Parts: sequence; structure tokens; C-alpha cells
Amino acid sequence: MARSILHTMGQQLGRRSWAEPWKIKMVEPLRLISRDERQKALVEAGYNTFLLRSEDVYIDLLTDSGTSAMSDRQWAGMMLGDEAYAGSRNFYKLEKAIQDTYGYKHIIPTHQGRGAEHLISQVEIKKGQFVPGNMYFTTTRLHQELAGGTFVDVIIDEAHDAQNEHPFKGNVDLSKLENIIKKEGTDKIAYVSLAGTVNMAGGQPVSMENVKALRTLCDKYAIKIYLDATRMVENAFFIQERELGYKDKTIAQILKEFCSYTDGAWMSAKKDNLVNIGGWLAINDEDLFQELRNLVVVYEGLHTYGGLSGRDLEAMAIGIAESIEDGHVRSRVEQVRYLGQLLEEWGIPAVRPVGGHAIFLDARRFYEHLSQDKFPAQTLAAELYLDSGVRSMERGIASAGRDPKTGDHKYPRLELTRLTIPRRVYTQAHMDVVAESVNAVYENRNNSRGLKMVFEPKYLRFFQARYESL
Ligand code: P61
Repeated sequence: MARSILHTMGQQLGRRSWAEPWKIKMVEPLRLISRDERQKALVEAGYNTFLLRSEDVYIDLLTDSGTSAMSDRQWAGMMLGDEAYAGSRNFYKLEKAIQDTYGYKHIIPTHQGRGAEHLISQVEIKKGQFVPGNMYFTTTRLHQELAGGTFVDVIIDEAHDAQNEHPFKGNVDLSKLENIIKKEGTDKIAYVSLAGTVNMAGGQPVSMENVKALRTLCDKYAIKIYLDATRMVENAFFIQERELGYKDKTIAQILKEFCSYTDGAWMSAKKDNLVNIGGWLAINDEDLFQELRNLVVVYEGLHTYGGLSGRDLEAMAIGIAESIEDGHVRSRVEQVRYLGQLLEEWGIPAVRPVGGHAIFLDARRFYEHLSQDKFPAQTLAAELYLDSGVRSMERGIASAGRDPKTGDHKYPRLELTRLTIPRRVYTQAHMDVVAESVNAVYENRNNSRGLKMVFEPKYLRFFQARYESL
């Protein structure tokens, strides 16, 4: 027999291959425009990938938010929308799905995650209070600040080090948290803002041990814990994989146990819940629920639709059930890991360990010659688009924004470019194309000169900022 040269992915990794637990029923054509056209599109977009037209993008790894492929069941569910203003049957189905899956008592639908962040921040933060959390998220922190709060980062130090291999880099540093409580006093703490997985740290998980200990500490001071459950399913996968005692538990069991240590949650259903639009807020406290239910009608819509149509609620309820299937979560996280392994093998700097939803390229080490005020992560996103039409997202100095007190840039330690993998959308071949493009940009890295910001919006500047090439 001839010597075997080609190997399957499983063979390369020394195991039997496995495949996604679905097949493709409908496709959307992709278009790759020429390099000259990409250059023109990039200049028109002010070198900001948020300002590109999606038609000009080949493989879109801007975000995993609202970009999932829905299943045939979800699409069938869209036909069952009960578009009543009040009391739609789809709402009751969604309410039950969230109660059964996440374990919270009361549910309020919202148009997306930030709608829920707005409500909980308005109700639970008093002016002058602090909100400790395991690393900031852009919209979460802004809503906390707009409600008069100050976010304080209490994530473990390892999370700010792209190379640290800690298996649970999303963990809260309990001594940092207790120091703030003691320094400021319990009354000055609004609640603990806990996210699993931690987006800005690279999709890093929180361990069950950590959330349990956090619960004990917060009970000691009568402080509430609210969970950003946006990517908690992926967090549950890492607990199953890495934490002693959880190997034989299902994703569903782990998820529910984790949530049981918290007092409520907000959700961008556009991620884990496999829908293109939607969010929710869940809470156990009856009085707070009444208050939130009252506020939702001011900002989102009646408490049984929260800015969504009945068909959206139905798709979300079905998406929740699909999102906790073990085979689905494994194939999702392993696809991200496949891309990460290729890049690691080729010596391309990225956040370690690979997280749940994305590869975060380490733009500091990628462009060692560029200082942070030349926007290395934004530069990398622009170069990648130019090379191959792959769209990624800046998660560095532009995303971090300015210090509200000093007005200066925040200069975060992590200067990252995120290659975010939508759920159930791209194949292994797409990952190969992306990997080769990252490699090509890396080989050409010394020719990049960085960017200058020439337009800066007041809020969440990274979405609409414009740059010029240096
Ligand atoms: C994303 F560039 N994430 O990752 P909404 N919590 C968490 C999120 O990841 C999240 C929201 C709350 C997005 C979209 C996005 O700076 C950005 O449904 C952990 O988007 O309102 C959203 O949920 C908010 C992209 C948001 C950004 C903010 O791509």
C-alpha cells in the first residue's frame, strides 16, 4: 500500500474524527471581492471593520452575536408566532424554557442583551455605588456607569495575561472583592456582576468552585450576584472538561447548578440561545421582578414580548433547548479550538487557552513595533480584511474607551483582535482559509505602520470610530 500522506483532522490529533451533529439544508452564497475593491472598501469604512458593508466581506468573524444558523425546528417555530400584543403563547413557552434550563423564577424578555443590562442597572444601582465584576464588557459597563455606578475589575490577575494557561481565567479574585467590600462598605456595593464565559478575557470560563465560593462570600455580606449568562453554555462545557467531579454531568446539569449560585441573570440570546435577535432578564426576587416588569414597558415593550415578535420568542425557546445538547456545544467549542490549534502550531500569538467563542490574536506580540496608541488590534483587523476579506473585531484600546474622570485612553493590558466563530455557520475549510490569511498577515507584519483615530464618538466609540493609515 502507498505511504499515507494525507491525514484527517482526527488522525492529526491522534483520535477518531467526529463531525458536527447536523447537516446543511440551506446555503447562502459568499462573495470575495478583489484586493483593490477591498482596499477601497476599507478606506471608505475608515479602517473600522464595523463600518464595512457585509456584502464586501467574505468570511465574517466580526461576531458570534445574532449570526448563528437557526435549525429547521426553529424556522418551523417561526410560523407558529402568536403575534398578540399581550399574553402570546410563545412567551409562556419561552418563560418555561428559561425556568427549566437556567432555573430562575421570573422572566422578562428584552430586545437584546443590552436592553436587559439597562433595566437591571437602573433598578439595582444607586448613584455612587460600585459594581465589582470579572472584567468589563463594553455595554455592561456603560449601562452601569449611566446608572451612576462605577465598575471595578475583580477578575484574577491571570486573566490580563494573554499567555497564562490558567484553566479558569474568568474566576473572580475573592480577596480583591473582599477588599473592596471592606474598604467601601456593603452599602456601597450594588451587586457582583459575574460573566461566564468572560468575553474580553478571550472567552475564558469561571469554575464551579469559584462561583460557589463567591456565593459564600456574598452571603456573608448580603450582596447579590447577577450573572451575564450570554455564553454560559460554553462555560458549562469547560467545567465539564476541566473541573474535577463534572466529567459525567451533562451541560444542562452544570448550567443549572451554576445559575443556582446566582440571584438572577441577563442574557444576550443572540449568542448561546441560537437566535438572530433577542434577550432576557431573569430574577428570583418577587419585589424586584415587579419593579423590572414595570420598567420594561417603558423601554422595551409589554412584559410578555419585550420588544420582540411572537415568532422571535418561539425561535428562542427552541434555541435554548438545542443550545444545551452536549454534541452541539462540543462541536461549537472544538471548531474554535481547531482554528486556535493551527495558529498555535505556526507560532502566531493568541490568547491561551483558547476560549469558547473566538480566537483572540495578541496584537501586542503580533506587532511588537507598534505602540498601543497606534491601535495595533485595529490595524490587524484592517490588514486581515485586506488580505482575504475576513472580518474580525478590535478588542483593545479602542474598545476600552476613555477614563470618564481623566479623559485619557484606558490602555488595557490586553490588545486583541477577535476572530469570532458564528454557531453552525462555517465549515472546517473556512477555518483553514482564515488560518492561512492570519499567517500571511503575520509574515508581512513588519510592514504595518498602525492607525490614527480621526473620528471618535462619545459612547462605545469603537463601533463608529474612523481611522487613517499612518
Ligand atoms: C459581541 F463589539 N456581545 O461579543 P447585545 N454581554 C456579553 C456580550 O458579549 C454582549 C452583551 C452582553 C457582542 C455584540 C457586541 O462592544 C460590543 O445583545 C458578554 O449585543 O445587546 C454582546 O448583548 C450585549 C459587540 C456588543 C461589541 C458590544 O460581539
